[in-house]
Amino acid sequence: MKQILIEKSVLENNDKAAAENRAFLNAQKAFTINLMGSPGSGKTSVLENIISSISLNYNMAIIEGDLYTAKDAARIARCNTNVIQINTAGACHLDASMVRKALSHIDTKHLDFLIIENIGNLVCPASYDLGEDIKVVVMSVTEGNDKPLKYPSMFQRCSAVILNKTDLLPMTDFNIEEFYQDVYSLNENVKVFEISCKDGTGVTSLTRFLMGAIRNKKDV
Ligand SMILES: Nc1nc2c(ncn2[C@@H]2O[C@H](COP(=O)(O)OP(=O)(O)OP(=O)(O)O)[C@@H](O)[C@H]2O)c(=O)[nH]1
Ligand SMILES: [Mg+2]
Repeated sequence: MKQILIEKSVLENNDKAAAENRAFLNAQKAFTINLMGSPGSGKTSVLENIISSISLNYNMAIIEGDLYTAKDAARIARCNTNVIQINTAGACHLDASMVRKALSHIDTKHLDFLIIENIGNLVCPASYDLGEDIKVVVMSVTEGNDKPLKYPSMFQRCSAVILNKTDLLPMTDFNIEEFYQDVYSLNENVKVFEISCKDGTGVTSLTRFLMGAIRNKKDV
């Protein structure tokens, strides 16, 4: 009983901080994504694939979440984009107060697009609102097509699933029909993008979707 109350107050405090982040980002009209997925599903690789074309048109920044290292931020910095690393010191998800702190280190004056790469984990990040506009899950075909049903919260709460590493499909037993059935059974409105960060398949249509969403937010 006590534990349930503690959990409730943690989430209530997080919701307050998330609402503040959302109000701040809405005032900037900065479209914001909470990018989630298993360790190694390809979250940073997706960013590396989309940054160059999006930053031709829009000001973007990236908040990188990691337990201990700055390896992902170093990769993103090589793409010439504003990036800040958050280290959670072992915690398995980002929370809204960490994001608030990171935002104070970013030049948000003319920001159009913010992506927050969450900790690699298919469970905990789904419960913590960061103040984003949408949640997006990166899942790779090497994880197996049963993952949406086994880890439903993340798939229920996201607006888009990026199915990555499609270049490896012939090497796996990934059942793409079952994958679609399961994902739509959890979330009938979700958008799915099949991509490969290795050979670039599907990256253009993902980029087009994101640029449309950035533009929509600017027009509001
Ligand atoms: N074959 C193939 N490999 C990929 C693809 N995308 C990413 N990888 C590889 O998968 C590994 C993990 O990619 P990352 O982008 O670091 O994954 P991540 O989700 O950011 O990982 P964490 O931040 O540690 O959770 C790297 O070795 C990538 O080169 C892809 O489309 N095809
Ligand atoms: Mg990463």
